[in-house]
Amino acid sequence: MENQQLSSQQSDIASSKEDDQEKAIDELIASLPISKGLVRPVHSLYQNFWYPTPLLPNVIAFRRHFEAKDKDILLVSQPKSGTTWLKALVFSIVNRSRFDTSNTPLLTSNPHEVVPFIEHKLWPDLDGLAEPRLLATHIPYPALPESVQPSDCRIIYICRNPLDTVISSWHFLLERARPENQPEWSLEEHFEAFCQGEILFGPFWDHITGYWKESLERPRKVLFLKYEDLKEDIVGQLKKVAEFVGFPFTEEEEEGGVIEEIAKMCSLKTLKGLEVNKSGKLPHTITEKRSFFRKGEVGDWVNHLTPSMVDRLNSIMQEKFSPLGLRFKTR
Ligand code: PAP
Repeated sequence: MENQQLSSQQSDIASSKEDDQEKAIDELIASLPISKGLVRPVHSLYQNFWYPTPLLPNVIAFRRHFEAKDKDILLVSQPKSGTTWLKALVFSIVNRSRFDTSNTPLLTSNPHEVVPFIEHKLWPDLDGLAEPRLLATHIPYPALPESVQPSDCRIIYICRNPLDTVISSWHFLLERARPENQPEWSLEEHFEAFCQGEILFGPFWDHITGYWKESLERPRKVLFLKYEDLKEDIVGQLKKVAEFVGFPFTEEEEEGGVIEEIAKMCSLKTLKGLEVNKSGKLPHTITEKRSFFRKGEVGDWVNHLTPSMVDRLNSIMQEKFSPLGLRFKTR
């Protein structure tokens, strides 16, 4: 009886502590600067990066409570940099002894359902994931949980040249904005917000340089990929990824065309053509699954950006990336 009383008192204390923590997080979020533009949802500036405000409680919970396991693989990107593609590819590499192109879950689920975003996920769900846990996030490097550093978990970062990313993200916002009946978000407004850093998980520049620097210092921890390199040499890039995550392709697999099969299964053409990706929304979101698949080209910006916009992005790249030896192909 006494024990029962004690444990109910303890759980009362635990839940009142949780309530206090939630309240403190709510107060913290309410105190943050918010974005001035039309970007939906509202963004808050938390530790120098812009987060969609509704996701911040999850981001903070991830940072505080996530216990990285040595076998974890974190797929990181900024929105519209190749996230969907990377999820499909790494899932296929890591699970190729269980699934091939005839039975892969990618045939019946969108890559975002197959590899969850941590910031969209509630905590207990992560525990049920099979090892190695494949997790994705748009969270910038300085905001990753402390447990990531000392563990042996791996980070694969994908980025894309800013000229194409700004166009891809603008199309995505237009697509998402439609059902909400909100005013059109012009390219000029979006471009300005992008340059100023006021975009989902931005500033774009600082997000990239955070992971770039870490990949130079700890190449076994962070593999830094570029969308343009995957477009140019998918086989070479997949071999690199497979080795990095500890699932290298055997000679037999290489000769048997396994890498090419994975590349084909995860290509834009294949994924875009699957019924599962043609209609419907991602669970618990307003996001249409088809909005993740558009043109997938390097150089689509030539159809949208003015010469002065191109000059501006080139000069920011010159300032932010060139001193660090980071270059992008743009066509
Ligand atoms: P997310 O961060 O919101 O998940 P993300 O997948 O990074 O988006 O970006 C979508 C872009 O990747 C789109 O580019 P576009 O607007 O220039 O066309 C989309 O077409 C492209 N994309 C999606 N899947 C693939 C794929 N399998 N291969 C190549 N590009 C792809």
